[in-house]
Amino acid sequence: MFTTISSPDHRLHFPEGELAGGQLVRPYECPERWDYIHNSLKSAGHTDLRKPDVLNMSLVEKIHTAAYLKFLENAWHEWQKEGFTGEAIPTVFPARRMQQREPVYIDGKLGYYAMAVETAITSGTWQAAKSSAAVAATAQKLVTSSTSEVFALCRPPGHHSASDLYGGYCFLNNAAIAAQGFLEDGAKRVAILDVDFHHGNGTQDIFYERDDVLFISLHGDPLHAFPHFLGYADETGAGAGEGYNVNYPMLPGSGFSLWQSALSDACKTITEYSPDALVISLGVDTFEKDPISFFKLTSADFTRYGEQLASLSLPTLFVMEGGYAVEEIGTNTVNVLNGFSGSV
Ligand code: 7XA
Ligand code: ZN
Repeated sequence: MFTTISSPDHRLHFPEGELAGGQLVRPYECPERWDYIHNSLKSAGHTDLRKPDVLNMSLVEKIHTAAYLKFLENAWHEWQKEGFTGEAIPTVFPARRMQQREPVYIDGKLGYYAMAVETAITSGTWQAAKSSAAVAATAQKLVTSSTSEVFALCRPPGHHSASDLYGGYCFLNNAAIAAQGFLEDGAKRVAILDVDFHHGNGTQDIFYERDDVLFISLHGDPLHAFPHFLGYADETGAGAGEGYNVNYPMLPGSGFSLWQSALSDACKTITEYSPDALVISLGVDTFEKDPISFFKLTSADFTRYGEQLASLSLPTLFVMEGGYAVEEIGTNTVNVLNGFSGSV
């Protein structure tokens, strides 16, 4: 049975609007995602549901810059102080050949720290983001203390967030915080396998020059898919991290056979790396009915790849990322966990 860590504080982040297709629509990343997963876990017998411990901010500060954390903490207050009544959404960015300096005015700050505009900041965003990081950090401690099946039901997700960037619904990089937690607790090497449909640009960026964390991502080709500006196969790491970053971009319409051959390749690389712990950035937006993605995995495929992950025989932590076919998100998530634990 999986032990799940989750926090009701995720509900504090519930923006009303996401800029999509030129309109403000209800965000795809919504609180009901958590409810569907929670209910499916309980129905499947994964009834060990626990709250997170208090967040260790010094761990978070090893992943995110102090200036960025200060920005996140104060952004909503500064936005309101200007008299703005809507949700905080950036409108201007430090594009090519412009200065990379943090402005004083909140509209400029939002653009300085954002990597995309679909992600609004609201009154409860900072608290929810911290609770999500606490979920991941608490789950990591459980795996370190030898609990074998642990699921961090994080919301908001994290893998697009770099040391000083938010966007793609992400604020704090939960998977990176968990990986760093493993290292702080004695692991020498940690692998992060990102199976979300979208490239984990934030996680890649955080560990790009490090050899103590191997990052592997299977995702929609950035020529066609968000986040568009990172995730190519020729991004292999730099400096000490050269060779420890592996990307598998795949084209629109890719189904399970292509996806699974990339996974098999990734598993070989992980085995060769011989990590002390494995973090799975688990997004189920690879599903055929996902409204914002283009892979063709079926619900049954999630079980099959869960089984394949178990064959790595590593201390493994699952950290929730994306997935927007809300009615099937619980089934698909639990299918991965059940495949992993052999309870199918
Ligand atoms: O894994 N990342 C996500 O699921 C978020 C993707 C955000 C896409 C926004 C496109 N405008
Ligand atoms: Zn995603």
